[in-house]
Amino acid sequence: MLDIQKIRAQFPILSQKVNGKPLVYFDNGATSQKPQIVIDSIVDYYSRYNANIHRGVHTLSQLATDAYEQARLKIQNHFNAKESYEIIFTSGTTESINLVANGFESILQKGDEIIVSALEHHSNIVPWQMLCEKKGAILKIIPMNIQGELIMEEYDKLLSTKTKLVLCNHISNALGTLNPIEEIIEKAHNVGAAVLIDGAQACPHLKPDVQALNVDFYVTSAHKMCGPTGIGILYGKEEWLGKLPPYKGGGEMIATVTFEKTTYADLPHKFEAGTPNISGGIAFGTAIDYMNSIGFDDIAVYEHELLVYGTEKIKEIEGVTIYGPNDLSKKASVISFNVDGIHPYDIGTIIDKLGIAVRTGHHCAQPIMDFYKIPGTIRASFAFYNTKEEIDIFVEAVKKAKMMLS
Ligand code: 7TS
Repeated sequence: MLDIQKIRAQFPILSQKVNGKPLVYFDNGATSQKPQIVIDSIVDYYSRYNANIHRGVHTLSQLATDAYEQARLKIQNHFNAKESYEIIFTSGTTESINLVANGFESILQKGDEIIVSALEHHSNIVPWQMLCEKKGAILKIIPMNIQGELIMEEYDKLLSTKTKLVLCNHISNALGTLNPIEEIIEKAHNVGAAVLIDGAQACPHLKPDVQALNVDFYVTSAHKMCGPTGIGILYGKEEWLGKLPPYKGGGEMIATVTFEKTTYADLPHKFEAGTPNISGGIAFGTAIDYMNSIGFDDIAVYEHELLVYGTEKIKEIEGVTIYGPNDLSKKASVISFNVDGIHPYDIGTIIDKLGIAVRTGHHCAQPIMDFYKIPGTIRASFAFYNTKEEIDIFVEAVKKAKMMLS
C-alpha cells in the first residue's frame, strides 16, 4: 500500500495554493509533477559537476559522462533493452518519432503502406503523413469503435506484405485506452512489418518490457514520468538502429570527418549529434529510480482505485458523457468527459479559479474528437500522488461550474 501523504510531501509543488485554493493537479497526462529528488539531481549537476560529456579528459567531464551513461544504463534496465546502446537519448517522444520517420525515408518505396491507429496523438500522425507524401507511400488507419477501442478485425484486413510499418500508442492520451499492443506487434511481424509503440502515456503507469513485447521501436518522454522536460528516449532494436541513417549531423555522431567523406560513430552516438540535455538525462535516471522505489505494481493498483472512484463520482453529474472504454480494466487513470450543452473550455476556466488543473480541448488528437463530433473534452488524468479527496473537490467544482453556465 502506498503512503500517499508521505509521497505528496516529496513533491514541493503539490502543497501550493493556486488562485487562493489548494492545488488539485489533474493534468498529469500533459506532464507530471517532479519530486524533490529529481529537482535536486538537476541542481546537483549544475552545482557540482557541470561539464560537457564524452569529450574532456578532465575530472568534471568524466564525472558528467559517467552520470549520463549511468542514466542510460538505468533506462536500459527499466525497459529491459538487450543493449545499452539501443537506448537513444532524444528531446522526447515527438523527436523520437521524427527520428524514426526520417530514417524510414531511405527504406520506404513508392506504394508501400504504413498503418497508424485512429487513437494517435498528432505527433504519431503528422511525421508519417509527411513521410508518405515525400515517398508516395500510403497511410492506412486502424479504426476505433464508440468505446474508443481499436477494431482489431479491421486491423487484420489492413495488413499485407505491402505494410512496412505499424504505429500505435500503448495508452491513448485523449481517452486512456490501453491498446492490445502485443497482438498488434505479433500480427505486424507476421507480414514482415516493423512496429513503433508510442509509450508517452503508458510509462507513468506501467513498466514496459521491450524484449518481451518484441517491439522494434518504443518511444517515451521523461516529463510524464516525474522527470524533466526536454529529454526522452528512442528504444530501437539494434538491427533496426543499424539500418537507419543518422538523423542529425554534427559533433559526437561521427567516427571520422574529411571534406571528402564522413563515417559515422557507433550506436548510440550515431543518433546523438551535438551537446545533449545532460542534466535532463541524469535526472531522467533519477526519476526512473524514484518511480521504481514507489513500485509500478502498487502504482497500478492505486491508480485503478482512483479511476473507479473518479468514474463513479463523475457519473453523478447530470448530463455527463464519459468517453473511452466502459471496461475500466482496459483503461489508464484518465477520465475524458463532457457535460451536456457546455463547452469544455468554459468548465476548465471556472474550475481553474478553484485551484483545479485539468486539460480541456482536443488533446492533440483531433481525429478522435471528429469521430465523436465534439470540439474537445475535459480530461482529468490522475497520478499516484492524487487522492480521492481531490476527486471530491473536483467533482463539486464541476457541478458548481455547470450551475453557473446553465
Ligand atoms: N504521444 C502521446 C500519446 C502523448 O500523450 C504525447 C503528449 C506525445 C506523444 C508528445 O509528447 P512530447 O513529450 O514529445 O510532447 N501528450 C500531451 C497531452 O496529452 N497533453 O499535453 C501533452
